[in-house]
Amino acid sequence: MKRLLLSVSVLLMTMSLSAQQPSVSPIPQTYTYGDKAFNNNVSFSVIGGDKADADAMAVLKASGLTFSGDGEVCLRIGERNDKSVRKYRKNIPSKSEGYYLRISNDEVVIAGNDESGTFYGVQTFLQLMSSPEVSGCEISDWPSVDCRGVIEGFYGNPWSHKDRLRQFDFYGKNKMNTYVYGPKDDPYHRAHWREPYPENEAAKIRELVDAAHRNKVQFVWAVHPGGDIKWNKTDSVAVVNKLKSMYELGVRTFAVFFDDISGEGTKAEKQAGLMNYITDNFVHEYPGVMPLVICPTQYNKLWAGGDYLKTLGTQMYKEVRIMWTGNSVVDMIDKSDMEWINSQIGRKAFIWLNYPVNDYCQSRLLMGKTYGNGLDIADMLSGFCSNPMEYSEASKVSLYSIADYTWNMPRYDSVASWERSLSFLMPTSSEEFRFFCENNIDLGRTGHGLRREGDTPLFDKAHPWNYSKMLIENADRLLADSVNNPEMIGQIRPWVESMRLLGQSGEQLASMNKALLAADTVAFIGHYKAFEKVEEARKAIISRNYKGSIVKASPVVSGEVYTPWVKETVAALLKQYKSRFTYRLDVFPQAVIADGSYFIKVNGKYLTDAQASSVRVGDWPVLVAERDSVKPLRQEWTLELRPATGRYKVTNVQDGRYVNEVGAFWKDKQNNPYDDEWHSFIIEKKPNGRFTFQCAGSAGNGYWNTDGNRIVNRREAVEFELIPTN
Ligand code: LOG
Repeated sequence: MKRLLLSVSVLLMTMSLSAQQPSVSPIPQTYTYGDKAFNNNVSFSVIGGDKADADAMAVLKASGLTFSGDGEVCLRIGERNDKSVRKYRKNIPSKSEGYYLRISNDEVVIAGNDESGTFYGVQTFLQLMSSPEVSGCEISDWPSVDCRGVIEGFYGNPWSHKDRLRQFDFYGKNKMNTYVYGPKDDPYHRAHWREPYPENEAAKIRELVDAAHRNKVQFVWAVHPGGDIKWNKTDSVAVVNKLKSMYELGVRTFAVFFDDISGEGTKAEKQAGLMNYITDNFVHEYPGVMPLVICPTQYNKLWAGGDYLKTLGTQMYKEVRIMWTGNSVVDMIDKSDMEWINSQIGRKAFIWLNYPVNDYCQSRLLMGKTYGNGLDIADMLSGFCSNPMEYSEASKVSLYSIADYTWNMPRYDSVASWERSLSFLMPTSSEEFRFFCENNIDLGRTGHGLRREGDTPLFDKAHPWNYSKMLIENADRLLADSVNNPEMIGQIRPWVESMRLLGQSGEQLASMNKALLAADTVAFIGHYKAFEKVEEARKAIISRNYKGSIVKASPVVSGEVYTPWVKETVAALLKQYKSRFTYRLDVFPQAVIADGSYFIKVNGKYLTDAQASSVRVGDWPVLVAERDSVKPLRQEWTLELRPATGRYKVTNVQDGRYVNEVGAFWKDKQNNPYDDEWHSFIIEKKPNGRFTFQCAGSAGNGYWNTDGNRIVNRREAVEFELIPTN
């Protein structure tokens, strides 16, 4: 029977491809579309509405469709055993959260395998009802992954109450059923985990839990006690009491996090013991509580060692689900990753995907495609949740795709899903929004190593001068659309404004280029000054301020493509200008020291590349009392002002290795290629004629200092002598 149904589906699918395919997202597991059934302004008479899932009915009633006793089309709705849909019982997939939806000229059937199924059937129905002409169809649908959704687990500003309410509505529409509450900077989650929420906060959580449940979302509340937990009865009881206070607010699923801690709290056997204790004394005692979830301390393979995971796997009840971020903190997940972790913990891991979270690269928004996870891992998971950005609306670009991926994994297409998300989220300015997203894809270099491809695809370095216009125009149109999309524009505004100013910088560069060609020095200087002003304004923009674990972020747009192009171009234009003209050279930044070769001395000792060899990695220059008579070039250093940063690169003349931010050599092309953002220094001249070297950009703001015979990065600066070698 099933095989017959499938082949019929395939036939009908191919037949209807030429007609306008209705778009349903997430993509249903099986569907067939036929000819037009009716216009979307028909009226419906409902059969089964009194027994069908109340949340599904509430959504249906609030949809704006017309319902009346003698409606033109009969709408049958209910769960598997309800009389209203009995006739269609054998069509309903026997899958948790599954549903059957059939639309014909005179009848609509929405039949859930369970309550959530009915709810999702209504969501699909409403998507189909959004086009003026509604096609006939037969859809049989269910999720690939049982627990699918979001984990609010980042550092920084926790989402607001309103953010969260809007999220739950979005999850309902996109068939995600799990929300894990664990913002690092909620004091009642982590720092003061023993304390119950104050009255007003508790009331808000109760409201959130209700809103989540109305959208068929499990609200999982997590406690993070590992920072200071004592492994004694008092604290075990304190954890259980806290969870009980959350039970009172309506929460029915609970998690305990042990990530990012050190010391006592990290012990596997103690953690396992606590999870078992909570299970015995609370989960199994209180009605309706679901099995626990744990985020282990070793939550990724890079940090796994010893018998920690095996201990959890063997000592902790099998019903406890274990979270896992992959081969490293920030990683996409594939089948071999799942095989490895599942074999370690003796159960199916619950994936905590650290994307699109940006708490470790806060200057960037991650608005690109969500790709890289295996399409064949659905059966190996106990859950799959994404950790998003503190920008809840902006995160929806990726979360939309997470919903797609986890609902129908084999059919997931990251490109098509991303495309659909744009018009779903920004219907009135999807083209501008697409342009914006395309300029906010890559993360740049971070400690976690994840990169995303395809940033700034429309910029052509061979014809660079018109791109600025696109930046400005798209920014202007997006800002003008804030009436329609206040939440989204409100959150991305610092980046949109930054994009606008970046375009203005580009315009000034184009004018400088023209002035140079026309040998018009006055115009060149005028535009250069205007450029400086715009750059100052751009650098002054900050996104949200926060007093918790994250302070402030300066938005960067097109950080790997157009922004570096602007830096390189201004440097190149100034260089050309200086080589030809003398008018107003004083307005340009003055070089602290001329490019060239120097001895670098401190305390009478010479900085020396003692192991000089261009293939060596991991050693460092040392301070030597004597001049090197064997290989004198080992004590000569090239100082070079880098156009991209206005800072100096320091390389050894003997073997060309550069000095990095911790005062060491790394010239490994794969792992540490030279990077201006990390490896160039601000050199400052002191009144005594000596110099300090300061890190900048991605490398913080420490200074070169000395420790024994090597240079190190410290808060206090040490002064160096720079002596030209010739
Ligand atoms: C934290 C998480 C943070 C993320 C990205 C886990 C399990 N814990 O390195 O709160 O948002 O990485 O910075 C983490 O991922 N620690």
